[in-house]
Amino acid sequence: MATEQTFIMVKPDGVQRGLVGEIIARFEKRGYQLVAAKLVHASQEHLEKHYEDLKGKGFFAGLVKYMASGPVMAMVWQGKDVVKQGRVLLGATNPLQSAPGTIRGDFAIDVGRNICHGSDAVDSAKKEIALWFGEQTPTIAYQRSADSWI
Ligand code: RTP
Repeated sequence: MATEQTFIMVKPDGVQRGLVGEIIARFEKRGYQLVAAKLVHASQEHLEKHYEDLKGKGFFAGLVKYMASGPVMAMVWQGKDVVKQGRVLLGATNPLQSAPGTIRGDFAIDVGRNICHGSDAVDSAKKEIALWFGEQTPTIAYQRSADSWI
């Protein structure tokens, strides 16, 4: 199996609404492998770094405040084309444009409360994984017996 990795995060609203298990289940059932995970209550400073590309946007301050309002579930998922397919599983950024069957399309209606985040490219995945888990990301390598069937 290819070793591409992505950074997926259940945002504070997803954690508060009890959707962590549902989101993990969707990635697992698709065939992806969870290789690192932790619950984190991130600081504003950390979140400003995570969203530094959006610094000029009008919604930036509100976004950081929302993301710092409670714990998030930070995860590294691995598997074939997981960066692109992870975004497909999440659905469009604005839930009103997310297809039913996607996570946002099934559980969200507001762009400012869209319950999950996924890296948008292999390079940004690497940067985000390093930011949230450190340069020496403690991913666990393991072989599931089902992997040869996926
Ligand atoms: P994400 O990073 O969360 O996966 O989202 P994305 O790449 O699809 O979208 P991006 O443009 O990077 O926006 C990051 C997050 O900012 C919030 N947002 N609010 N108009 C608004 O109020 C607005 N636009 C974006 C969303 O929570 C979005 O996921």
